[in-house]
Amino acid sequence: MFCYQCQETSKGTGCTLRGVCGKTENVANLQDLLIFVLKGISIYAVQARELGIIRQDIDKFIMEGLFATITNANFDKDRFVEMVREGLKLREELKQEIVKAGGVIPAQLHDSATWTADSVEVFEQKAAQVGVLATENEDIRSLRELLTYGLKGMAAYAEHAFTLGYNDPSIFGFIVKGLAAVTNDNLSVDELVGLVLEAGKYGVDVMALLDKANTSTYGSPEVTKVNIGVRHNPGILVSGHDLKDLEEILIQTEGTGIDIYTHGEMLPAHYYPAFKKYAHFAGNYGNAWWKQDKEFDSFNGPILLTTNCLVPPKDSYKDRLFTTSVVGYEGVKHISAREEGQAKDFSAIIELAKKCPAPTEIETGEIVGGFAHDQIFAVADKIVDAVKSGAIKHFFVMAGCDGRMKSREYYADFAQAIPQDTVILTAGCAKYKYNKLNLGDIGGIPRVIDAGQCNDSYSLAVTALKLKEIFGLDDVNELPISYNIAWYEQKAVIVLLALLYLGVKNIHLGPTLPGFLSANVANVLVKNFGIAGITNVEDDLKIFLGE
Ligand code: FSO
Ligand code: SF4
Repeated sequence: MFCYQCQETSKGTGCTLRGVCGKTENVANLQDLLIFVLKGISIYAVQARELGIIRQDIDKFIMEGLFATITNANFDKDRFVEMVREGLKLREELKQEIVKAGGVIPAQLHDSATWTADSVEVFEQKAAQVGVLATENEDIRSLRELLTYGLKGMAAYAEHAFTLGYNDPSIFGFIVKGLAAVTNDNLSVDELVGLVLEAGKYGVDVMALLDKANTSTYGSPEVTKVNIGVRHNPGILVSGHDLKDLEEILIQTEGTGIDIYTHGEMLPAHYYPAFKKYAHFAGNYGNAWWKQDKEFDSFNGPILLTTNCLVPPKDSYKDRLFTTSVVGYEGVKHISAREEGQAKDFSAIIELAKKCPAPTEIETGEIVGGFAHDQIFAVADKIVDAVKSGAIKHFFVMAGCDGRMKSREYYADFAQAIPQDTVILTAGCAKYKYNKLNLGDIGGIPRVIDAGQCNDSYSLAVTALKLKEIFGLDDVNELPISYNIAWYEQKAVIVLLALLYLGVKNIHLGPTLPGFLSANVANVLVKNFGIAGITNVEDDLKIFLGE
């Protein structure tokens, strides 16, 4: 195996024996094979689109396949074998449709468009040959993977929007164009760079689409205090990013005496008006994804993982753990997909919850969030006045992810070290490094402004663009805003590309730069966009504040 798609990759260069995330060699290789098959389907999908053929089931399959290979989403070998089989079948169907519509299949096609097999043994042999290292040139490999990881992130956000009934065919059009492009040996470095930057445009589009899906369905997030203690009833803990799953669990548990808690990236669900009506929506339990091995233990009740980040479970709570959608783990119960027009059946989780003790309290108090763009615009006057009067001197966008590495303590230290007249704008699970530090407020404006999930980083970009307009500036980089972003997995890659597309410069990325950036590709990002890493709090602060 060779995988270097996340920040925690072994030695910063690549996991080769087993993933730091817990992914086995076998699963890693089968994920590579699935990506290979998706590339083959995409080659036909590009041609099919030229003939006006769009198969939504195939777009959906590609989207879910990409999402399933994101870090900490799916560790279940059988699921990947199934998806490879299904993918090969869909690929042939699409090919036949092209022929039927009068299209001519080119004589020379990439191996991914023609290779086929049925047995697991042959899958495994092939899987070992089609991974990241199959591309020999380091820079081409780096650009191909950067694009592929961006597409994975894009697919994840597209999936959330799709689940709520929002779909933009042009996003799928770009996903297949990008996947087909990474099989094309004739593309130059410049052309690949062009595609990477184009991915940023679709990154903005997909996050805008998801924002619309979320806010149209559940209302615009409102500033909200969320309880982080516990009640005395049995509970169900919902983790991941999927709001529809949460909604259905809330409906199905009404009046059962079970309380619903959020974990990790589900915390921002509390900010949506639609969920506030549920009296049994009790609060948020715990912290970011990587602490789940302890927090799931003490929660005492069932836990549902609706998306990543899943950590390989301990036996002590494995039988209380459930996965759904693209998430999976061998031996962990899986809640099946929705039947057309129906809700998922969460009865197995609900029945188990009834038999479990209430959660053990691990902390008490409240945290505040819900500053998506609408709420910020509502207090825009106040913010603008505070900037004009000098009460707020600077903003730090500290969106992104949290993770296990000790080096991430930098972000908690940074949040505490920034001057009192500065404000943090955050989104994603990165916030858990400082959202309980009680950093206070400036004239009623909290010093940690939480917009929501990682996809709500879009909201922060919208806010920056709005401030640029209000202050009558030509360039978003003239605002007193610095970007000190923590990344972990591939959704952060698309968020980064989206920010670059919006013209944001000088983003600092940490705790380490991606292992998949070759020296030359990293140089392109440094030269054109001022991308930098982090050093230490003191020196970085001087750079950010121009001292
Ligand atoms: Fe965190 Fe995990 Fe939301 Fe990521 S829970 S790390 S960028 O999946 O998606 O922020
Ligand atoms: Fe390693 Fe990250 Fe890949 Fe897991 S996802 S195998 S930790 S690089």
